[in-house]
Amino acid sequence: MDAPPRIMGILNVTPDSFSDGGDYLVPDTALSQALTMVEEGATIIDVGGESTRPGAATVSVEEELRRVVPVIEAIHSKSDVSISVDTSKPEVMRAAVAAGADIINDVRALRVDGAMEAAASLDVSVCLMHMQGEPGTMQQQPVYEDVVEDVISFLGGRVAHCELAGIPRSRILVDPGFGFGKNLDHNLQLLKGLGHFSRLGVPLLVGLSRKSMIGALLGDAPVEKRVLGSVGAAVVAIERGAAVVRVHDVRETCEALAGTGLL
Ligand code: YH5
Repeated sequence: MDAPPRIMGILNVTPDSFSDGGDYLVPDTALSQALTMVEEGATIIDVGGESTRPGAATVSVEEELRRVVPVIEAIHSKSDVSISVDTSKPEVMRAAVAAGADIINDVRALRVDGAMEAAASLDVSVCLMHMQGEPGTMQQQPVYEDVVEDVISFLGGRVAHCELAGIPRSRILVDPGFGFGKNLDHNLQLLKGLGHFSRLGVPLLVGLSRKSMIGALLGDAPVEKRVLGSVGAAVVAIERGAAVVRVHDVRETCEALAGTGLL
């Protein structure tokens, strides 16, 4: 039997995610959110301090460190849950792993200068995500010849780069990057063709939770009305071979997976 799928709970530590953010409250609030997600069934907590939404401001290394390191330390001191750090910056990768992170989750697939070397020097897993373009402009006019084949080919190339840099395949995950330089049709083709990603021979991570694709399919539903659509999408992704789903709504996702015999 396959290993059961894993649930990665999303923990954003950007200022917009803590509306009343007096600085010292942030690690506390984030820690209790993380521990709640662990109780609900998350086996990985994904800590992110850079917003990759279109139009979001870029964040300096210092600011990103200030946001994520205390939160990772706090989670690591209270729980043995796996911790991933959602970052593209080599300095943040090093500090996050020193603070207790076990996984580097990079939406830029280690393409930033120094990131591949940093990840290779650290004894952790890496998630390589596909993105066409950069967050600020990626949704303007995404173009593919065949989105499933193009994304698989990109990810295969990044896996090969990692192996050349000394990261063993056993530490690599890949992610098609839903919503990152993809229109609705591209996202739907990727979800339909998810089974093809098994060709890459490494575990697949999928993040669909609350994304605009779900909103669009529900007739422009606002973020707070995307929970059931997101849960359904997570179930479908796992049924099509995903090993890990990255979600906001951990309790609901685990309940749906348990009730369909998938967890
Ligand atoms: C991902 O797919 N996504 S950050 C827009 C939304 C909702 C959610 C309101 N980091 C992924 O979660 N890492 C992000 O509409 C990720 N895979 C991996 N590996 C974007 C996000 C989101 C954006």
